[in-house]
Amino acid sequence: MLLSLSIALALSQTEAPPLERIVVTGARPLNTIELVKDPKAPQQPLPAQDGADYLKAIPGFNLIRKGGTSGDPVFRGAAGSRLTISSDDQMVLGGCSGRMDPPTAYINPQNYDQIRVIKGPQTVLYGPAAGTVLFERKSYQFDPEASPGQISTVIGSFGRIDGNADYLAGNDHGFWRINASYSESDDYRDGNGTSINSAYQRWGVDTQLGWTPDQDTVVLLTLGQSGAEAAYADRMMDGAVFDRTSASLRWRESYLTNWLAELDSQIYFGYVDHVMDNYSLREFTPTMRMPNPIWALTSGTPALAAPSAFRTFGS
Ligand SMILES: [Cu+2]
Repeated sequence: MLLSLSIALALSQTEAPPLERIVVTGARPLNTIELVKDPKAPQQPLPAQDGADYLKAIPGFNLIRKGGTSGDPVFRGAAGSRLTISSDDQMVLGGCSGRMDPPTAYINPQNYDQIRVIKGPQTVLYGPAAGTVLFERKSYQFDPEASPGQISTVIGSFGRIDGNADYLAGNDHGFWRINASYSESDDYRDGNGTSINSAYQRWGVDTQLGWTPDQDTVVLLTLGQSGAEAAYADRMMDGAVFDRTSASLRWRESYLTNWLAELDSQIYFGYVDHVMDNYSLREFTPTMRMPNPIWALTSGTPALAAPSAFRTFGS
């Protein structure tokens, strides 16, 4: 008994080995269901090239890879129409019936001030969904203290080049924002040295003109155009054309009366021209299901929407 006591005393006098310091960085959720992230912050392993590429790093999200250009985000097993994706309060739906271009394919996360994820069906403000992802801006008033722009680039093996530039200029009366992005990659080679049909190229330009006659009023005109082509290793056709055109006009007025906090009106248009085929981005090879060269035009139906909202004090 005495012996065991003395051993315990000896152990307590031994200095504990110094522990390795581990620094964990992450975004703290606003509350149990809402997470806000800064898309301009550095990201590992690479800056995201589309919306889904960014979301895959958030716990709860997975990604269904859609070639090199894009991915289809899945939140807790829910994807497609069960996951509402909104950018600047607009929904641009993809044009492909085979989900070659999910809505996130047309979103460049670095263009936005914040990404807000609402985990679950707790809000119906953005439509019924199992989850909501909002790519949004903190304010539509020009801030002379804020950084006017940013440039980022990625260069990798297999001819991978990504570039993104963002610039904002303005004064008290309004602002002009322009964003341009370009991304391309060649086919990659697997461990056996075999070339995999996966090359892609995409570009996009978005511009926004804002008129802010006073602190509580904003009139916004947003125009966007992008294009892409992508080869797919996992399917029998490639995406030869992905041409997106989008336009939006928005008027937001705050503190109209002593009972109306905000009036927000918007009209927007989105159109995706998509062509897929089995010969332009690959050497045509007859198969049982596709014995001949074939192409399919699955252009998205032009989406025209005019959502309006008002908010009273206390809501
Ligand atoms: Cu397609």
